[in-house]
This record gives sequence, structure tokens and C-alpha cells, in this order.
Amino acid sequence: MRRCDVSKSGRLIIVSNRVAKPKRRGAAAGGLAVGILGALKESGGMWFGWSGKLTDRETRDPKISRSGNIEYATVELNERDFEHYYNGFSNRVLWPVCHYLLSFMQYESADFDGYRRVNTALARKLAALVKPDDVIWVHDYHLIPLAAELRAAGISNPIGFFLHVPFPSYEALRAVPNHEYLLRSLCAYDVVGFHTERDLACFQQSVTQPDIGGSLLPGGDIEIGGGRLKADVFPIGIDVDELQDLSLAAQSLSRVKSLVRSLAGRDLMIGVDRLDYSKALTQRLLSYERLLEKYPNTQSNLTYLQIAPPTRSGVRAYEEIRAELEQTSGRINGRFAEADWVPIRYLNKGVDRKRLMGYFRNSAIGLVTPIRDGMNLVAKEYLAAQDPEDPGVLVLSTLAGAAAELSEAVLINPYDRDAVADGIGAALNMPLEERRERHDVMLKTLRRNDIVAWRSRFVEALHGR
Ligand code: GDG
Repeated sequence: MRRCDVSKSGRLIIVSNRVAKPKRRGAAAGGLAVGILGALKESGGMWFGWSGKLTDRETRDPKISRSGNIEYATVELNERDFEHYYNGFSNRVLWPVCHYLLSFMQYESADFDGYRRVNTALARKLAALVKPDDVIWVHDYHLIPLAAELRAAGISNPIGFFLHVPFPSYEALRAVPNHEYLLRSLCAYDVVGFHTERDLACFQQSVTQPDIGGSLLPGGDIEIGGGRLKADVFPIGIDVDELQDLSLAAQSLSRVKSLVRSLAGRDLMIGVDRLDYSKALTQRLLSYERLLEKYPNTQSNLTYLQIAPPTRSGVRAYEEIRAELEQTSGRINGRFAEADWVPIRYLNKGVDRKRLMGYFRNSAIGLVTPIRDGMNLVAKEYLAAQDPEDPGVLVLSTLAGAAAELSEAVLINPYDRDAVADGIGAALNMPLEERRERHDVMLKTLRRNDIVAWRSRFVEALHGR
């Protein structure tokens, strides 16, 4: 992998809701965790955030551990705080609003108070660890107020914020009580980053509302309350070489070979998504059902593997999706299955990363149909895992951030079941030459906007403040 100089002087401190310490070799790791870890390994530094453990006591000082050139500073959260801050305001208010799903929003002022309380507590714990030359990079919607709280605690180092989910239009955002507070808090950062131009435009539109008072300067900076911040687009990417190598090496795994054997020569279509309503999995199953109805030759010839690891078990809406998915996949399988073919293989669990890349490589179609997504790393990983000589086809939602970069995918509107069914049909019939050409163009894009480009551009912007 290319190296980049993000170190300059001082440490890089990464702050995210959850700190993902490296797991045993080959264990599941999300794209974000891999990206953050890669940035820290190159420059050295500290990763600060929640340990994943709950306590019935008040939040105490961070536990510090070290692995190579990375220090991990983790705090346990109090159960009550966690419920309000994480399940409550973060995941029952900010997550649905950022995904334009206002009917899923459940606002409670006690949750908002908890969100502020936890951000204040985390900022105080972090402030005690910050050295004068450090730069601080905060990730995602759980931690919007962190910079303002760090400033209140006397920290004047450069602080950046990257939003992994979409930034909603002002019309959606203003449904959130206290949205002015959120916008002003974002303005306490030196650099604010988004995945796409659309997200950036929504942010600019929001902070320049008269009651917020920001003004857009030539060159794109935003001036507000006598201060200035840079807001820009930094599309997250992947380590293309690593995933190409992994998917090739995975061909010899016994679990990958046995999957291929079990297909008995049929085509495989794969979907991999956390079990989340923004991924619109029930809608996707119904689109697949439409395909089987509309194109009967796909019956007995196309197997659909959906991997959907559970997530956020404390949020009620997630329990409901799980029940709905089990019911819908069971019904479709009951309707179409034959003695020697089951249309949908639905796994409500995660699989090892290497094995996943092997599954991708053997799939003729990668199906990615969220009704809204900041980027969607699965779309990029699927492409990187393909054999360039005989690549599969990505069928991608126009409402995922990735669609802004991957225009050679088969782009569909996930709300339109016929369009999804037709898109899968077109992908199945696409000639080899066309598949290669489209894959080649997209792979070049993935290399240009890879994970190194993402983090080095962001950290450079931060050093430039
Ligand atoms: C947020 C934004 C944005 C999933 N299942 C398994 C597994 N995964 C890995 C994937 C991928 C990651 O988790 C999921 O990333 P996504 O980007 O698809 O989605 P979110 O989790 O919602 O992430 C999103 C992202 O942040 C980064 O900015 O793109 O829009 O919502 O890496 O491969 N990995 C393994 N087993 C699984 O079963 N090993």
C-alpha cells in the first residue's frame, strides 16, 4: 500500500464512539475500523472512545493500553448515559433524520440531555490526554458537540470532524428539536468533512440559515461568529490491493469452496448489510421476488445470499426489521423453492472478512440497495474482490453516496421494485466485454479515491488550519 506523510509533528488523535482494538487474525472488522487503524499505524497516535463495556458507576478515567505505535484510551460508559446518548439521541433521532426517515425519529429531551452529558464527559477525559502538538480527528454523529466541549475545556489544537452518514437537507434537519445547537456545535470544528458534494451542499445551506449566521466565503470556507472553518468532500475509500489479494487467497478456503459446490453451477447474487432499516432489506427481498415473477428463467438459476449481521439490539425498530425479514424470506422461499434449490439464503450473522471477500469474488451480482447511505463500503469492496478478467456486476442504489463515484454500476432506484428486478436482469445478461470495461473504469476510481487518499487529504486539511 502507498504510504503517506500524515505525521508532520505531534500525534494524530482519533475519536470515535467505539474503539475497535485489532482482533485476532482474520476476525470481522468493519471498513471504518480498518481505515482508522491504517491511519494510526502509519503516523502513530491515539484512538480514544468508548470501550464497548457498560458500568453502573459514573464514567471514570480512560484505560490506556498500547499496541505497536498506537495507544488506545478507552472509557466505560454508565448504563443510563449509554441508553440516552447512544440508543436514544444518536440512534433514535440523528441516525433516522440523517437518512431522511423522519417517521422513525423518536425524540425525548432526556435523550438530548444525555447526549450532551456524555459528550461533555468524554471531552473532559480526552482534554487531560491532549498534548500541544496533537491534531484531533473526531468521527461521526454521536460526537457532534465534542469540539465545542474540548474548546470549553481549554483545548486549542486543530480539531476535525468527519460525518460517515449523509448530511440531511435543512428541511429534514430542522425537524430535530435543538438542530440549531447541532449546527453551531459543528461550527466549532476547524475542518468538517463529508462523503459527497450533496452532503456538503446541505451543510452549507444549513449553516448559512439566518438564525445560524454562517456565510460562505469564496474558496468554500465558512465564516461564523468571527471564526472560520473548512467544509469539504472526502469520499471514504478502501485498500484495493489488500482486498484483491484477500479475495484471491480466499479461493482456497474450505468454506468458500463448499459455497461454490453448493451452487451446482448456478449464479450467485450477494447482499451484505448490517440489519438496519436504511439498508431496506425487506424491500430488497420483494424486488428479488419481482425478478422471479417477471423473469421465470431466473427461477432455479439464481441464488441470492443475504448476510445481515444484527446491530443495535437496544433499538426497537431493529427487532421489528429482523422479524419482518425472517417472515418475508420464509414466504418467498416457500413460494418458489424446489427440492434442489432455495432462492434466498439468509444469514442473520456476520462472517469472517477473508471469507466474505471470497464470497464476493464468486458472486455474479453484488446487490446494494439502501434507501439512503453515506457511502456504502460494501459496494466498493465487492468491486475490488472481483476477478478483473471475469468480473461480476454491481447493482447499486442511486441513493447511496457511492453512486456519485460509481456511475458504471447498474444504477437503480431502490423504491422501484421493477427497476431493481430489471437491473438484476440486465446485470445477468451483460456481455463479458461490457462487464470488464465497466469494472476497469470503476477500479481506477477506487484506486484514485482509496483509503490512503481519504485519510491523508483529511489530515493534511487539518494540519493546514
Ligand atoms: C457507515 C455509513 C459509510 C458487514 N457485514 C460484515 C462485514 N461488514 C463490513 C463491510 C463493510 C462494513 O462492515 C459496513 O460498511 P458500510 O459502508 O456498508 O455501512 P455502515 O456500517 O452503515 O457504515 C456508511 C461507512 O460508515 C464508512 O464511512 O460507508 O454509509 O452508514 O466494511 O464489509 N464484515 C465482515 N463480516 C460481515 O458479516 N467481515
